Amino acid sequence: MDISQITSRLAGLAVPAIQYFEQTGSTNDDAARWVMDGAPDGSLVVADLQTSGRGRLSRRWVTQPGSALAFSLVFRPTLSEEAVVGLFTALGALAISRALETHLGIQSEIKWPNDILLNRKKAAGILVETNWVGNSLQGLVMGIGINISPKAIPPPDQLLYPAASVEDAAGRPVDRLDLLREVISQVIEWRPKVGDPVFRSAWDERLAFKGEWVTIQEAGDQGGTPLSGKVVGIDPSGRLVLRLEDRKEVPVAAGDVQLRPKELN
Ligand code: BT5
Repeated sequence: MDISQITSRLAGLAVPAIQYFEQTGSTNDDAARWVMDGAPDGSLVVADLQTSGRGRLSRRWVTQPGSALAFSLVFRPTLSEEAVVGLFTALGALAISRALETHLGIQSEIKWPNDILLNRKKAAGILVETNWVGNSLQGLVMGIGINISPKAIPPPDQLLYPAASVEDAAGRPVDRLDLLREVISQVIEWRPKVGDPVFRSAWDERLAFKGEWVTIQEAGDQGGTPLSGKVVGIDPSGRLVLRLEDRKEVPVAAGDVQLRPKELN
């Protein structure tokens, strides 16, 4: 993978500028710096290896060289998009899931809020971060990591949840630049629909553990009582709705919870 291969593979897509690093700390950090340096909407940072890839809540995201996709898209949200900024994680998840389906015929599930599961194992994650100056949203960075080949899967002691790769599910080699093109095309296609009913239903169709009992432990509250309930769906702002034992429906805010099937707790 190099910059000229990436550029030619993405030809025709609305990606105005690309940075490629054989090795970097985190493409989200590179993209955040680029936001401040004037990166245009739709700019892309790609790396083959990340030495300090990040997940949510200061967790690590492992990117092994030659076997994964690690990239970040820079957006300059419009005023109407600012109102639905909380749904951009869902946009990334839907784009990956649709790309896997249309390009490779693979069915995946979205584990709320930001994981893509293949056969109930995590194959991709999304980390959306926003850059503010005072009250003004300067940019939004959508970071995506996808395990392409089994070599991308970290050792089990580095995982909170079982992991998988796209090639495991496809049963054949997968060209990561073709998949990159497909995911970005899906992001571009679905971005104008973020928050629309059609977006929500496409997302909801893929929601993992629907109708199943799950337990959610709120982050920063590790000692607190976990919330258990049946997964109902997502609400218009992207919160997960759980039906508790007393049948009360409770929305859980995105970003700071862990979701596990009951049997794993
Ligand atoms: C995520 O966080 O899943 C978000 C991952 C986003 C990664 C992209 S890569 C490009 C961009 N640059 C970055 O620095 N980040 C973004 P979270 O839901 O918090 O999951 C993190 C957890 O996933 C870790 O604690 C591990 O248990 C697990 N994990 C780490 N690396 C993994 C891998 N390669 N495959 C599967 N699971 C992994």
